[in-house]
Amino acid sequence: MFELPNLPFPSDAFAPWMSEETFRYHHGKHHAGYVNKLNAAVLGTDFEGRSLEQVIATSREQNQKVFNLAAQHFNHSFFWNCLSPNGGVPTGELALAIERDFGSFEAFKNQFTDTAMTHFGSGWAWLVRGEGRKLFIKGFHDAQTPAQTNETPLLTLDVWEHAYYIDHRNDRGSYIDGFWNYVNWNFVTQQ
Ligand code: MN3
Repeated sequence: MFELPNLPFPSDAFAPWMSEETFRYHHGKHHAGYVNKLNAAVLGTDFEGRSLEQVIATSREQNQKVFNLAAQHFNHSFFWNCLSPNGGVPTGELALAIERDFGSFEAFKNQFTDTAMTHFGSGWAWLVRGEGRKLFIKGFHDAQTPAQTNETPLLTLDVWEHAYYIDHRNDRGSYIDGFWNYVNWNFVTQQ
């Protein structure tokens, strides 16, 4: 059985950028809903008992419903880990890799912000590491996820409206601006 992970921080740690009410819905209803529906959907199928990564990899072609639920479970679990009340800036090897592949941290931030801002409809902005250990930024629609690819996921921002509508209404820009104060760069570096 897949389980909803506990949030790795107190649910009031990011207010007013991301309120306790948002976590109550986004983690307690949306993410929990994906996990519960995933468990129901895999019951008695070949997917039962497999790891989340295996389910994502094998369901994409044969079972869109299972894929969407499994990928959203992965994406949300990863997203919570990308957040920290302490924030800061990247350091060490990660800072060097960002400078190498984007020119500067500011240029990286601008490109990630632009991808998140201009993404049409529901989806995710991701920083991933691909071939030759090169870092790049990609937008993924709906439940699509780098977990289904050969790329290594490093950092993500949920740009579905449910992620920001309670606290920012339609202002996706203020949601993205605030995100930069709360990135868990230690987690990103570990990936
Ligand atoms: Mn979400």
